Amino acid sequence: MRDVNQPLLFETAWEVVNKVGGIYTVIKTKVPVTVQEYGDRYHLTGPWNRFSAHVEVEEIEPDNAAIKKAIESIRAEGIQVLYGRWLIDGAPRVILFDIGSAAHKLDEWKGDLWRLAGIPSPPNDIETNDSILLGYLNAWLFDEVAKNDTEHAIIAQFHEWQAGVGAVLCNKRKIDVATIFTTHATLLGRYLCAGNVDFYNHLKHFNVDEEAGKRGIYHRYCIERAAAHCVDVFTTVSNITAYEAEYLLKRKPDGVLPNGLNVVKFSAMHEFQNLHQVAKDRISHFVRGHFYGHYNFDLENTLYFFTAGRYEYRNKGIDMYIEALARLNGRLKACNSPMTVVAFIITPGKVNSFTVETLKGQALIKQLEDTVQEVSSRIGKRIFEMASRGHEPQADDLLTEQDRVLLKRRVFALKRDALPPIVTHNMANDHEDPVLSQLRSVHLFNNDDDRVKMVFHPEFLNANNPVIGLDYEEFIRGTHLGVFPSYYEPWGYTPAECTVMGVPSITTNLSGFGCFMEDNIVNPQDYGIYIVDRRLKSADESIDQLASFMFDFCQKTRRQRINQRNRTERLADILDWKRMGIEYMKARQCALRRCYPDSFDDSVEPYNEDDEDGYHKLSRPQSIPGTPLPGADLSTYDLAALSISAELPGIKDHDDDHDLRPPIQLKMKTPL
Ligand code: U2F
Ligand code: UDP
Ligand code: G6P
Repeated sequence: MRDVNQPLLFETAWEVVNKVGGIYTVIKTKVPVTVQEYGDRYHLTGPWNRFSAHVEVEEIEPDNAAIKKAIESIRAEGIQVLYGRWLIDGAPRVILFDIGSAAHKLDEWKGDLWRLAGIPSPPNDIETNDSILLGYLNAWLFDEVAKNDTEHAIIAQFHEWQAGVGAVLCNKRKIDVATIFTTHATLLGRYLCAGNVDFYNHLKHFNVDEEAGKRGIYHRYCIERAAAHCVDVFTTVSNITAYEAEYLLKRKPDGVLPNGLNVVKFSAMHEFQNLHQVAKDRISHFVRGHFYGHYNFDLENTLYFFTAGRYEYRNKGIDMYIEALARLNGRLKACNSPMTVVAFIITPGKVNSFTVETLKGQALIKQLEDTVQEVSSRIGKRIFEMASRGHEPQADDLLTEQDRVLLKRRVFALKRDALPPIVTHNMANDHEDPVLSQLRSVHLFNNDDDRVKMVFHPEFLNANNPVIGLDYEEFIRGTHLGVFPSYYEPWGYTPAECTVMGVPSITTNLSGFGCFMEDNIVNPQDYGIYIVDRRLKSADESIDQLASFMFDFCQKTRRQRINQRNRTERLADILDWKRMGIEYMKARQCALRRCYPDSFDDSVEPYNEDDEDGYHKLSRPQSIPGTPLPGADLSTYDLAALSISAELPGIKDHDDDHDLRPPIQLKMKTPL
């Protein structure tokens, strides 16, 4: 009988040491808590991407005898395998397979997959071929390890369909491992939503095989569906995706494993507020350059909104964002608002390079800045010289004629006839690009009287960028509001990332994150989480609601914004893997029980409990006087309602609402 108390854990995904999308963030940020629990019994497996592994993985010798022997036997067949430590927080052990070195096995394995599981694989789908190779290599490894080590229980968790073949093989070949398949989206869901389909209302009625066939993804769909059915425990990342999976993959997920983040808390609240100011100044620097010649707005009364993510125009709700911004523009103009909104769209599109205009704007503002610095240093010297001779400097003496001419030239250079561009890059398909087309159709052209200015940056950010020289994280910090009105979003890391950085955000009740917040917090809006209703409202009503959220946000005073950022940042605790990781523990526990029932005395499954009893919503932020007087009766603080954590002291806020809110902690489902 295998020991279920000291199991080996393998987690496998295409995105191990290989950044593609959100799954990489899941895997990477979760490592510290998993390593804490499993230590050297934890291994991640995936494809060997030589480019990233070269700098991120330190090769070492396997010290677990069963794993060492398994790897040796795979290597003996000519497959290249890298065993090492991934040099990230937690330094987990990784086993990476060179997919190319197994290519000679492809035809044999494709035939086998068809015979064993009835899964077809057309010849030219490279992604599927790679998934098959990865799946067979994983199954090979697990099979060998299970034969070499009969003492310990073994858990294998497979992420997303690209890792699904391994799960199918474990089942069909009866490999003695407990299996979990976690899907972070469904293939069909993503494809159907990107088209013009009323997805959620028709979810129960799609002819799944036909829909998959029509889109040329039938074979991929087969892998995904088979994986979901072949494992001991099937999970997704949110309730909304669980619902979708139930109808599209025809198995109700056993559990939901929401995505967490590694939350780094500052010891004092003001530290992240200061970082906001520093990053905001850097964004403002870009804005001055970008809007040169038309920079007629007051940066003290300017707010930075943004949306970001993969370029899935409809799924990520970029369409709704632009439409709502157009309405916001109208409303701000109509009420003569002093506020200006600079709205960014950051998503990787097909681009050639930065436009000359964009680069020129930054160059001109840099020249002006340098000239002003030179001139002010000369003025300083003159003042010093005069004062040291006993003369009182007069304003007129300070600027020489030469300085005046120089400054005038710089100011003249800032004149331009054309409006500031709405896009920073030359796009490969300017006339067909959906974002540009929509911006043009709603007339958001950065006119002087527009209160909403647009900057479409069709490339992800990085610090070496000559235009906005900020990392994405720094950029988020400098903004005021993240706007993510997604239509299809199994989880959605972007609003979660805003939250842990203390930046309020707008999400929807069709995103996993939005639903999670709605389910767990009594009034998310109070914490800077605005949730647009895209379920029960018409598109037009949802856009209006989004525009209203943004409009109301523009009415806030600086003090209110600072206060709200503090509240938002406090939510970070509930998104930490230390808490979210518990759902992973449950899934593993459940898989062990289902795979090795004889090793357990009872048959209680973690998923049998009544979830409703376990979860507890956060109540509203408490509004009570800000600074309790000495001897104040703290019983007025509704601590019980917030299920206060014993370790965290209450936090005082000196804000205009006179709020004193104890720290937030969710009551969690019963830990295992
Ligand atoms: C989900 O996000 P993902 O990023 O995992 O979404 P996928 O569509 O599954 O991303 C992987 C696919 O996207 C392709 C890649 C994969 O097929 O080939 N791709 C690409 O080709 N180039 C890119 O630059 C980026 C992706 C989900 F949608 C989110 O809501 C969740 O937050 C996330 C984590 O659970 O999983
Ligand atoms: N992101 C990034 N650089 C950018 C903008 C976004 O690295 O300039 C990242 C962001 O940090 C997030 C991911 O892209 O982790 C988007 O993940 P999300 O879960 O929102 O959507 P997905 O792409 O996984 O569907
Ligand atoms: C942070 C800084 C303050 C600054 C404020 C600006 O809180 O610590 O010094 O005044 O940001 O806030 P705003 O919402 O106007 O960018």
